[in-house]
Parts: sequence; structure tokens; C-alpha cells
Amino acid sequence: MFGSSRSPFARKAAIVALEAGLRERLEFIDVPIPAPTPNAALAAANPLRKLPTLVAEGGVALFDSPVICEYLADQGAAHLFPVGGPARWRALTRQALADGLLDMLLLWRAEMRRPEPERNAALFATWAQRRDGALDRCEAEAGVGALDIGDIAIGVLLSYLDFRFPEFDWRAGRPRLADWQAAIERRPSLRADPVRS
Ligand SMILES: N[C@@H](CCC(=O)N[C@@H](CS)C(=O)NCC(=O)O)C(=O)O
Repeated sequence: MFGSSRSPFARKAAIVALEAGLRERLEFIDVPIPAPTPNAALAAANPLRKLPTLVAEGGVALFDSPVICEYLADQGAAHLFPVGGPARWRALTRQALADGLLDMLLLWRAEMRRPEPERNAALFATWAQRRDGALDRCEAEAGVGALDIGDIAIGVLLSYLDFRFPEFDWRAGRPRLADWQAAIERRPSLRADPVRS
């Protein structure tokens, strides 16, 4: 699997590999972001050159992270993707919520790297509203139901916020989510180093 120690999406896939008992069979190839030159093997597997990209047995390339996670879970942690019914749509939608906010946070960081006069201030206001709304949804739903891919995606999202946006106190006003995150972070799969475990 092509990934990066700093990619939350690659971390999500590595966590699912651990939950599925597959981590030893997974070779994690750490690709720097931004890369000075494109990684040729990654580009051959995925023309979008996104991380993570998994080259499965038989040479089949799989992406993006929801597809990789479902493939890995299918081999040892199938409960993470409930089969059919409301539990499935809830799990997938919560994964999409977390992944969607992560996509936005990557754009946020890119915008912050531009010189201040060139930044689009209006973007930050709408991003902040969407971020807060998504986190409020997570607060409202914290701890409901059995562990699934939505929970893993939200756990990854919250630790990315701690890592990249330490000045933003997402825990303020969200006590259930804060307690929930402290608990899920104790799982061995979330404690593990995504690259070296
Ligand atoms: N929707 C994709 C998003 C993947 C993504 O944006 N990965 C980032 C790293 S966190 C990436 O590859 N960035 C490098 C680039 O876009 O060139 C997924 O879930 O896998």
C-alpha cells in the first residue's frame, strides 16, 4: 500500500488492516507529500497518484480509501462494513462525513500556506461552519451502535484535528465526542504506528 505517515486516509486503511489481522501481509510504502518527483510505481497503479493506493494480490490496484478499507475488512473485519440495512448506510455515511471534512481540512491547510494577502478569507468562514456542523453531528451520534468504519474514520479525523489544528479546541461543547475519542484511541489499532506496526 502506498501511503504516508502523515496521511489520515492512509492511516484509516492501516487501522482497518490491523483490525482485520492483515497488517503483517501489508507492505506500507511511505511516499513523501509533496514529492519532489512523482513516484512512478504509484502513478502506474493510480493515475490520480493519491494516497492511499493499494496494489492487491494479482496486481489489481485499488483506491480510494473507502474502497481499500472495504477490501481489507472483507478479509477479516467484515463487521466494520455491515451488510445491508440501515447499519450499512449509517456506517458509510459517517465515513463520508469524516472523509469529507478531512478533504476540506487539507484544502484549508493549503490555503493557509498561501501568502496572507492572497488568501480567500470567505472560504475560511464557510469551512469553519461546515467543520463545526460536522463535528456537532459526530457529538450527537457519539457512542451509538457497534464499532464500524464510520467510527474509525471519525477517530482518524479527530486525531488529525489534534495533529494539524492544535489551536482549534474541537472538544469544547462536545463532551460526549471527547470521551468517545479517548476510548477509541485506546484500541491497539489506533495506537499503532501506521507505517511501522
Ligand atoms: N478521497 C481520497 C483522498 C485521498 C487524499 O486526498 N490523499 C492525500 C494525502 S492525505 C494525497 O494523496 N495527497 C497528495 C496529492 O493529492 O497529490 C481517499 O479517501 O483516499
